[in-house]
Amino acid sequence: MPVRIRTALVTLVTLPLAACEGRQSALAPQGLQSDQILRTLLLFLAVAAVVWTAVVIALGIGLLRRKRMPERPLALHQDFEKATGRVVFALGFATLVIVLGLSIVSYAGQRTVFAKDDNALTLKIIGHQWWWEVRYEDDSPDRSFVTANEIRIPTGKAVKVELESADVIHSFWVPSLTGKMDLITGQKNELQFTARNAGVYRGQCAEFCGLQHAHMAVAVLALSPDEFGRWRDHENQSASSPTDVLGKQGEQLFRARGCALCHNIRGTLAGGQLGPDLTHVGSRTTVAAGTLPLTPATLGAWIADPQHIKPGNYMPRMPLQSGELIAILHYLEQLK
Ligand code: HEC
Ligand SMILES: [Cu+2]
Repeated sequence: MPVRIRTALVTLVTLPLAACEGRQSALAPQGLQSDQILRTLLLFLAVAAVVWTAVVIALGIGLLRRKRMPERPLALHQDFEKATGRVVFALGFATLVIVLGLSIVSYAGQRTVFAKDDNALTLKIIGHQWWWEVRYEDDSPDRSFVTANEIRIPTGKAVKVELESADVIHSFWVPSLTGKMDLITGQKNELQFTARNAGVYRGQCAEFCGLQHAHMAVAVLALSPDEFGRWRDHENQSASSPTDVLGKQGEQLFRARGCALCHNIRGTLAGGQLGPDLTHVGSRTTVAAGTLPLTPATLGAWIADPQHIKPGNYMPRMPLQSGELIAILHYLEQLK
């Protein structure tokens, strides 16, 4: 089979499959807000489909019943003019009713989508080229911590995210949970959502923000409230100190080879603020903002040459000997 046809066939077959992916789809809602957005969408779609069908049928009838050109085409016929006037008036009125009706439905839906719950769990998300800083803030500072590229939330509870940017405009969009909202420097935007069911929902930066915009994903893990509480207590703790020789060597090299200039690991001397917080990096699900799943191999490949995996990103390639790489990798993997 010629390559071109084969490519076309493969594309055709996989397109519907891509649409089935429920983890990042506004058509597979898992949150109170996305439910409402889908209901509104379906209603608009149904009304538009009915109107479109009616117009096409009317056009078809007109086409089939057309008459020959009369002798004096500009002459007025009283009866015909009256009938036409009535039809135009009725259709104009129907348009007004439909547009008003849809506007009311749309505004009413915003009461759910933009609802504010004072008891919401509050997170701050700061967009960076090309990763997400996630801050869990509590009234007492010893219960506040920072993580990256992954958000864990309890099911059934409203979550409020405060959105800011450290550089350019980004946009936070987790279609299964709610609509999108921009992250803008110097402005605080807010978004609230409630996840109905436990699961992993993928989000994606939805505003072109530079070279690696496409590799700026975020994972939202909705956990049962108990599980979330346990995770939060654990995440709140500082990094555990390595107990074995290789791990200790890795911790030293993390500072000696410059990683600590950009990365923070709570409870150690590494306090850099330029890159993602790595205190519990070993328990994350992905590397480099959803670019790769987190495994020892992908983590090692990232540290060895981040510019190969995500060209142009702001982590430089650090010259490391293979022994050093193994020690650092071993250390980071332990940071669960
Ligand atoms: C100049 C600052 C800088 C230095 C030095 C640096 N990094 Fe990074 N690092 C970054 C940035 C920025 C990112 C985010 C890249 C992205 O996803 O776009 C990152 C991402 C990472 C990640 C992925 C984190 C995640 O949640 O996906 C790991 C792991 C990491 N760095 C480890 C290291 C190690 C180990 C070293 C030392 C060998 C190091 N970094 C040196 C800036 C730096
Ligand atoms: Cu972005």
